[in-house]
Amino acid sequence: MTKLILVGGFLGSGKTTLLAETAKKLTAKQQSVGLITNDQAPELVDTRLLSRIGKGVLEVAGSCFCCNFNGFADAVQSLITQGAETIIAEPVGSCTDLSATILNPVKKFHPDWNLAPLTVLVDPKRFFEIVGVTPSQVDPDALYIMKLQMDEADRILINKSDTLSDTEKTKIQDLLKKEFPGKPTGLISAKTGDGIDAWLKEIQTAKDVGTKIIPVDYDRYAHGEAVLGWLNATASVHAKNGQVNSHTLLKNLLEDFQKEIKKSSSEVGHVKAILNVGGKESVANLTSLNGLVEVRDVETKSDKAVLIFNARVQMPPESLEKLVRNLLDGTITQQLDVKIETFRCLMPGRPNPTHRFNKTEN
Ligand SMILES: Nc1nc2c(ncn2[C@@H]2O[C@H](COP(=O)(O)OP(=O)(O)OP(=O)(O)O)[C@@H](O)[C@H]2O)c(=O)[nH]1
Ligand SMILES: [Mg+2]
Repeated sequence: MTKLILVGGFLGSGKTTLLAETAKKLTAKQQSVGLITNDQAPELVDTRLLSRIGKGVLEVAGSCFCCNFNGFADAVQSLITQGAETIIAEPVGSCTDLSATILNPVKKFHPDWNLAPLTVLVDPKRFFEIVGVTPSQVDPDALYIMKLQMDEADRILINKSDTLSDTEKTKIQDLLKKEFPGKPTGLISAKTGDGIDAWLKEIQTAKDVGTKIIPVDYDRYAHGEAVLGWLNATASVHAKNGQVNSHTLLKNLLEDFQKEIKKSSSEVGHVKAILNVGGKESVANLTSLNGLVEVRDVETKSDKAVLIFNARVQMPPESLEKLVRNLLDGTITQQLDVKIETFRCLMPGRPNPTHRFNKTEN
């Protein structure tokens, strides 16, 4: 029976990194792995990133899994038909109520799928904001979504443990025990791999799947999503004078973007970009307004490249669109000619799930 694992958690918490690392581990053990990404619009950095690992990557774009249960189920079925032994799916980061809208419907309609407990990843910085230990610039309704994600989770994993001191780890563990008594929780690092094997082993045989259906105020949930402008764009990039270094270009692009959004103190959900230079790719991420731009993977030089740019930022989509068009049109990035190929900017619509179960299935 194919194992189906859902990894939820807010924007930037590390879901794609965990999917990639887990897929690599399973593939090394000769397991056939399928991965499913999800977004409000196509042209996803995540799909591009995960496609490097193997062929079995499908994208459900246009709405969250909950609002397109059939699209999600078709993707799972298609990967099963392709021979996937384990499928790992990443719902949109601003999505919650997954136990009522995905896990329990799957238990009822697809009892032949071997569903794992719902794992929710949390960024440590956001964790302290969610539980009220540090102040937050995140909209209270977006924080409400993060709290719901943790409340409904079968497993909470605080990710990015490699960035934490021992004191911080102990503080997090104490807070988890206090705020979520009885719930299985832990710390992992999707980046270094620390804790992944233990998590994977534990969820293989666990039977407590979709155990919590929680009350959700859909007005607050809809508002928490709607405060985020959502932008997916692709562009071809030409250096006006000679060659550009891919890492420098991405760093400048995201840092220029960050400078602009700081003017309106618009908190970041996640800003991510891939630059493809002749098949070699560099990746950049920014996961909070005052965070550092992370640039990684192959560093190359060329006079032309292809850019995929995804931004989820707490600002109206019209303002986000204007800001990114200015940035890409070269008023900010002076050295480049940029031709925008695709451009979508939207505010997520009100979630309207295909199914919503009021009680858990056995
Ligand atoms: N230090 C550290 N960074 C991490 C870890 N896991 C993920 N990251 C970084 O966090 C950022 C976001 O990671 P993603 O895996 O793209 O996050 P995501 O949850 O898939 O984000 P969305 O798809 O936008 O919801 C990237 O810069 C990652 O490199 C980790 O364990 N440690
Ligand atoms: Mg992702």
